[in-house]
Amino acid sequence: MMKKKAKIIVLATHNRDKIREFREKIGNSLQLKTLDDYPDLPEVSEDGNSIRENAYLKARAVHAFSGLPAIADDTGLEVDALNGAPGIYSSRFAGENASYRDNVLLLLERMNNIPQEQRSACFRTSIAYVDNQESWDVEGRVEGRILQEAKGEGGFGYDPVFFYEPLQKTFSELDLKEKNRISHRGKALDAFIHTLKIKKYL
Ligand code: ITT
Repeated sequence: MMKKKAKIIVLATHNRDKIREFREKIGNSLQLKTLDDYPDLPEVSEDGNSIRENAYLKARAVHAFSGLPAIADDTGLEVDALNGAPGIYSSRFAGENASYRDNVLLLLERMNNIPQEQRSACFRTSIAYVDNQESWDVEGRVEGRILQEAKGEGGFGYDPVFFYEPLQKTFSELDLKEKNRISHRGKALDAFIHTLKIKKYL
């Protein structure tokens, strides 16, 4: 029997850290292209009111440009004591071209006076899928607590200050596989893969 050819999907991101996590989870079951394969794609403005809307904005734009099925990940960190901030502004919390470090430092500064028991937060990821016949989305979420200082070397973004109680570690102290098993993105990817299987795309 001929082996089924892996479906090609474009992952609508420039973020190398996200790409690494997607590849670890998806393996060879899909042929994953990224925006590195489409250097001429015009900038997509992420001006939706939710991570779900922003994921659709990116996936739709990349599907329209490439003609291929496209997926996008939009992620936000929601801190309870900050009324859900930085949320959809997570990547530009400290300004338009802020680095991961700038964002983490601003977060710690804003939470300076907040006691331990009020530092709960969650990461939320929306993954949107768009092709020429359908569009759908899945979500993943994980709860944790924001530490007073960074800990660990791995991961990216807010991982060094995101403490995950069940493992008593920050996300930066987990390796790629461990993080993917329990994280917001890992769970969203599990739901995404599950949906692809139901639709017999995998
Ligand atoms: P694309 O839009 O190109 O996908 P981005 O970095 O702008 O890349 P988002 O709009 O989803 O991605 O921004 C989310 C920000 O939240 C991101 O810049 C990181 O600072 C942070 N972030 C996302 N995923 C994270 C994770 O798994 N762990 C820690 N921080 C994360």
